[in-house]
Amino acid sequence: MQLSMENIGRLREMLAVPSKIVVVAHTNPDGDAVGSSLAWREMLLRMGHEVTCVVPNKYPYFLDWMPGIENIVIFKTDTEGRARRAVEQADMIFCLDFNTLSRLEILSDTIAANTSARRILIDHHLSPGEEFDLVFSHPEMSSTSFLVYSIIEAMEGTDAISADVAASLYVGMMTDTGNFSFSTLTPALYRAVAVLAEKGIDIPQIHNNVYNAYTEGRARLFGYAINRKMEIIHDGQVAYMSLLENEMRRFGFQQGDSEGFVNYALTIKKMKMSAMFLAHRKFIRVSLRSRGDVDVNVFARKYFDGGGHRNAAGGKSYVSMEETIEHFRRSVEEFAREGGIR
Ligand SMILES: [Mn+2]
Repeated sequence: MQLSMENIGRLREMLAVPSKIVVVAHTNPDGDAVGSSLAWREMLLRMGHEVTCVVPNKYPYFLDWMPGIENIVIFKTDTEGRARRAVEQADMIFCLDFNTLSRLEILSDTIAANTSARRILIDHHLSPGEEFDLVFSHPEMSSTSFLVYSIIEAMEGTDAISADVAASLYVGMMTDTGNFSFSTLTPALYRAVAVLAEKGIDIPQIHNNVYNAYTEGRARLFGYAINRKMEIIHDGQVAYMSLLENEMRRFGFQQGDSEGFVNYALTIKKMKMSAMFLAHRKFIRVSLRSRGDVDVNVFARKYFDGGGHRNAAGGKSYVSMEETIEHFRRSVEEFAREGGIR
């Protein structure tokens, strides 16, 4: 789907006068959430706006190197109230890489409380919410960073992209496609990457910074999870894995350490769906991945109060790990009976 020129026109109008702007991304911000936010922030700054980037909680440590990341305010640990003040005073709130305000979790109410600010959604998840004044919703795009690239291209032209913006956008495009290995890998995406490469970004270095910067504990936790915790059901087509808090603690778990675990089961031949259950204090976070026609967005919506994309989705469970797994196994059987796993 092409960007709507009418939407670009409305966005241009909204940005015509210098404004106070908040850019917000989803809970457990990933490379795409952070990359798109930083890139959009820099573009808005250069248009003369006052910009504050806010995320609900900390991004993973392997993104610490990203240019400008120190400007992101982490709501959860923001004792000075910078995020709250910026949101209260905002004329415009850009919502990047999520589809409904509820995805902001601990930050939802604060954002929703500013009813006078215009809310602009820039996202690639299915089913955008109703709570936005302007919506750029492109589920066919592989990342929000690619969508932000497309908006910049339409509004300002690619000359406006600096090396830092290029690096940020590249991180988002790279991480949301599993280093360009899944999702919708279109010619247009590669043309965008070519433009970013022309800005002089160091692609091997970016790859190294993101994928080869884990702790020893993470490597050992990964081995433990695959060896001891992975279960395979449904005739070798579905795998799941669970981690309890004490197991994560034993390996010095940090936010972001479980990144990629859920994808790994899909390296097994004939595997169609993979699930990961990660215990948090108040609930269990469910991550789902699939191959081909198996639609985990549908599965997550139906059984785990979540959603996402066809091949990558998530949800939550508020019962114990045993009950969560039992529910998952029953759900897989029902989902398969109804034709969800072919
Ligand atoms: Mn994304």
